[in-house]
Amino acid sequence: MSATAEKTAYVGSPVKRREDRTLLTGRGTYVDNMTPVGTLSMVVVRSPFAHARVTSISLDAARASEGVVAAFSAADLQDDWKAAMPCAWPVTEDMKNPPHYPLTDVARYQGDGVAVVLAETRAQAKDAAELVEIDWEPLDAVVDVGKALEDGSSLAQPELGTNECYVWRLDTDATGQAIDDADVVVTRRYYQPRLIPNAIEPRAVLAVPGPAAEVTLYAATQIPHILRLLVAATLGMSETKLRVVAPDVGGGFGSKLDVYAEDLLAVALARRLGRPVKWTEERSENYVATIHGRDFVTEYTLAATKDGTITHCRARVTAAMGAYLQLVTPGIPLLGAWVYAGPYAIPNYSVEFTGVFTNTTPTDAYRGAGRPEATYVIERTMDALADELGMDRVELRRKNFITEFPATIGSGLTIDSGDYVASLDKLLEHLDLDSLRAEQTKRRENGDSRQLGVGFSTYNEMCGLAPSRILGAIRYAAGGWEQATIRYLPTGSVQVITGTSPHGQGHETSWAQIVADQLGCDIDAVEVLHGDTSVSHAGLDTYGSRSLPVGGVALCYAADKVIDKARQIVAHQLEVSADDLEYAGGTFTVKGSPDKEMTVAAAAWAAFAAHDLPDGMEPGLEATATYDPPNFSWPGGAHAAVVEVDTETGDARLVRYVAIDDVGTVVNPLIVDGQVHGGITQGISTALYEEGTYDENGSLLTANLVTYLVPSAAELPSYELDRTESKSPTNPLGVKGVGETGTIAAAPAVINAVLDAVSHLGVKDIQMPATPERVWRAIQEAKA
Ligand code: MCN
Repeated sequence: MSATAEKTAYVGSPVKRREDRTLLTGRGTYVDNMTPVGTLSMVVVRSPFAHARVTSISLDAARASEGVVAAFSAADLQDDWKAAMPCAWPVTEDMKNPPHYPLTDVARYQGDGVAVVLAETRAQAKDAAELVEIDWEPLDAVVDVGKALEDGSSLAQPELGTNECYVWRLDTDATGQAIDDADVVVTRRYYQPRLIPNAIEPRAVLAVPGPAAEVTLYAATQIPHILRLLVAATLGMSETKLRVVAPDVGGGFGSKLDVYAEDLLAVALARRLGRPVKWTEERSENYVATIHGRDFVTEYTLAATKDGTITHCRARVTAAMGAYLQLVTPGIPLLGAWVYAGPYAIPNYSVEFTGVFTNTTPTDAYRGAGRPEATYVIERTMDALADELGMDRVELRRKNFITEFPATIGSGLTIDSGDYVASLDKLLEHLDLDSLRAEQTKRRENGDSRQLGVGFSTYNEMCGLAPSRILGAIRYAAGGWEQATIRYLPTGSVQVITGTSPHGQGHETSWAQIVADQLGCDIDAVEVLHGDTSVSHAGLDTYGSRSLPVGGVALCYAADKVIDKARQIVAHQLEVSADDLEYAGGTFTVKGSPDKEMTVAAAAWAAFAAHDLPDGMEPGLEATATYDPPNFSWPGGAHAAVVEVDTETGDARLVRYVAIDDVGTVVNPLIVDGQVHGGITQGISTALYEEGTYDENGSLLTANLVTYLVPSAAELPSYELDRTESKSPTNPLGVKGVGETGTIAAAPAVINAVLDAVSHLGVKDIQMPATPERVWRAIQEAKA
């Protein structure tokens, strides 16, 4: 257990983010700000077709164009790749993983790269790219995930002979009772649309070759360590010859948790040409060339006894992979596979996932990744079941909550802690449901055109990716560990080196809070270094709300080691036994002689000077710890949305949003609120605005910020946030992750509210996003 300092001045305090001064005053350093002398601009020539063969390609005109240094087709570079692009999550033994290379001569989705042009300037490279002459043979495309497995469907990867990528199942049958024998069985089918991540900073890479065949890759990435490993492996380079630096990164939301064609092209071409190579994605490229999220069809069933005790849950999920498997594409649906019972005690559990290929941009991790998809179908079906049973929707949830922890759930995992009842109670305190229902009744009776609706979503989440061994039936390439180093410098400042790689989450601030408390030093004395593989040698980076529950905890264990060594030094210098020392807030005192004391800072100086250390002790006060979590992190909570729906136009407006989250100990309440705000906004946006759509040929119809709606502050109310706190017993800080909670909870709360507003008109279902047209049509159909 950690020797957590008694003094906790910083953990729990709303310390302002130290990152913000630089970022908000425009002094951040992003990849595109860096242009070493001699940098070449790279432009990728992309397929306009969703499925087409290149029958001939001529780069002559492009190569002759002003400023162009080189241009390559897929065939020109084929020998540069020692392996295909990596997919690190083979979810089944027989999963199909079609060959995937940075450039291709058979495009499988609109935006698939077929050539690259490198020129002295970006404008020259873009002009030349337009001179690449290509003859295409268009092939039949499959686009609709719901139809891809139908007989006679076109094939995204004809060589496979099927669009099926894998089928993965998990069944438990705790009571032996068949689902259809239950008193009440409710089955609903949902489509969760394709979402397109829009980080403020698009992707960017800059590969700078060095004199000894080494390359430094600056990348707008969430995963510098994993990127180094996989780029080196794919190119057959020694890892020691590749340094990856993630400078300031302007958001990712999962989309920068990947190894992309451009990463590999930049490094390969920098080595080949001996010059720095830079590529910065344009917003329109972001829409086709960066991974998408969701695109799920789910049939979900809940079965219950007449009194509302839920006995079974069953999910049948068809999930779009897109045209190829990116880094963790096949595993994304499975990230939700263990939580299709939500926070409810449901003994019989059955899920089946079918991954299918379509001629669309590959899908992969997008905030929540698998868990929003699960929560959405559970929470929508909870409302449907309550209606079927004639029960209050809130009471059905309360009746079925897991109440005792640790709890081994139907899917087999163990939830370490939680208090779902407390979150719901607090939500109801904030909400004043009676007044809302009274207002709703009044508006219904008056036949107002603006009807009121209240929707609930009570949720839990498994985050902080634990080692795959605890899931048994599933394998992924890397474990869930994280590494941290703390270096107490002789002058009293402290250097922290973390394997996590923030891109908006404020680790520099919250890691400094944790370390300053542990070591009893001033927060300003702590410097946090990250995102450079030559500084932070080992780590597994940032995604899956893992950084605090894994990386932050590694810091605690590193601090323990520093304190242990300091204890030996202090005992030696004060000539007492180490057991006679008490530690608090950075100072050791001798039991019974409180005037005899020495600080960790003084021990750091002594460790550096090394004149008077215990026999055999190495100089320096520094320690590294690697923490491998024994379990996932299990946040949870209760959210409610209040909407007004204009029944004449179908316009749904959010008027209130109340969120109660339990993320264990809160390290920084300002950062946690910020994370919850951002997450909720993405969930609301899923419910009301965002939808990536293709035409039947696989041409993306929502290919820019005009046609793909990302909301602004003007569409959204201020959120009402509060918390409950059940500390995680699996780590010394008691923390759980928060980065995805809002996104997981929000979409079903909003749709449930929209449906509640128009349920008296007979409307039972509206597909996300609940656009005015969809809501209006649902009302007209119900009336008819
Ligand atoms: N935190 C805290 N107390 C807690 C939990 C978290 O103070 N009990 C703080 C942490 O110290 C950290 C932040 O909240 O500063 C987020 O911590 P954590 O939940 O561990 O999540 P990660 O840092 O691992 O971030 C990943 C998560 C994910 S998966 C996505 S997607 C996401 C997100 O974070 N993408 C983001 N938040 C984002 N925020 C921004 N600005 N940009 C993105 O791309």
